[in-house]
Amino acid sequence: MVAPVMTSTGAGPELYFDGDDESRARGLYQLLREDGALVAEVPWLDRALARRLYDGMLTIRVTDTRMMALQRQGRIGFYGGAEGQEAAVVGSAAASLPDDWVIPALREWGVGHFRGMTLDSFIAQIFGNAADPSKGRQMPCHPCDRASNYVVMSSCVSTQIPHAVGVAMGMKILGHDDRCAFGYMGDGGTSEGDFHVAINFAGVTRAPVVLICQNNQWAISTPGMGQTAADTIALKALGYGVPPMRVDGNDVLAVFDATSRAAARARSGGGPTFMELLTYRVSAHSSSDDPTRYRDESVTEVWKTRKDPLRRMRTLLEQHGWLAPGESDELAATIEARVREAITRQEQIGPPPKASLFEDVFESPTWLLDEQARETR
Ligand SMILES: Cc1ncc(C[n+]2csc(CCOP(=O)(O)OP(=O)(O)O)c2C)c(N)n1
Ligand SMILES: [Mg+2]
Repeated sequence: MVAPVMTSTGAGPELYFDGDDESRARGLYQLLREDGALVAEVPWLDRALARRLYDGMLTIRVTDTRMMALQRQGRIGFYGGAEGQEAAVVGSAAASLPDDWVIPALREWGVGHFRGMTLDSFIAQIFGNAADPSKGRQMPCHPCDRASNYVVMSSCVSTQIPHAVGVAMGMKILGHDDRCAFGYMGDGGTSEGDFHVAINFAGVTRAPVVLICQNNQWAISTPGMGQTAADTIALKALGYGVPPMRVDGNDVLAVFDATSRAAARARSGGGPTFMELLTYRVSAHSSSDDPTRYRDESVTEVWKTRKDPLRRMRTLLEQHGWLAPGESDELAATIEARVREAITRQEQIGPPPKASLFEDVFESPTWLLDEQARETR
């Protein structure tokens, strides 16, 4: 069973990837230690990539904080952030290519943004205003972005997984060999029937899909200990013949490296991979939740401080001279200014026109829909 605080094995690439599938499902791949030191040499890492990953994580942290404040001020209806999970989000996003497809769960808006969804579009979708491509029909935090193949999230836990596997099966049928689908889920999602059906299909059809479980150790108030009797979530994939990887989800470099390997396997005809990214939901489940009522927040404090994914990467950047002391605060201030400007722009836009209610329901409206539209007018 997954313990609330997990220490890593600190295994570098050789130690981890030279093992068998079971050892990969029980181990924990790590490149960047909690103290910001590298476990092994990372030859592909340069300043540009490191800064891109850090900037992506910081953007999520700053934006989520603003959005939660907006919800508390009554300006938006709902929000669910990814505090503490930014490395899992950005590390996996960075391994995707523009033609890939992403089928997200609740905490992956940062993947969409990393792939090109603008802050304005994301925030329009939170307000559900006339600039919202979903025309105000989705809950906040369920964004989409057609240009970057970032599919709107279904609220029903785990339904994203059959969608992702289906998209990947479609890619295979169409001969899109150089692409893959990324399907996200939470730890709770792996207890749903959809997970088992989808991963079974992924294994049987060798679909080019990377199934990514952000194990943040909570499903609202259900802890990992109460979620499964399996020693790790990654072990579940073994029964379906899908190669697993278990990765320190607060280590953006390990997440990027492992996801890149999984995506390369999918793109080269090697089939699916299941990834468990071990992290922690530092924030409340959503703006409608109060975790102090059901969990020990002294554990949260450890993940918020010592295990914080941004702090770890910041230390590495500073030690390499890739980020000057204090520069991170300046970056955060610049991002916050951008977010505030986007909020100002989007809050001024009114709701979608009432007539849009009747659009996109059928290809050509039925007589009943026409009648309802007339009555509404
Ligand atoms: C089928 C279904 N059951 C219950 C819910 C209510 N619900 C919303 S999120 C959630 C917990 C999800 O936990 P997890 O999969 O671990 O994702 P996390 O929120 O931790 O990212 C539940 C039970 C739902 N949306 N859909
Ligand atoms: Mg969870």
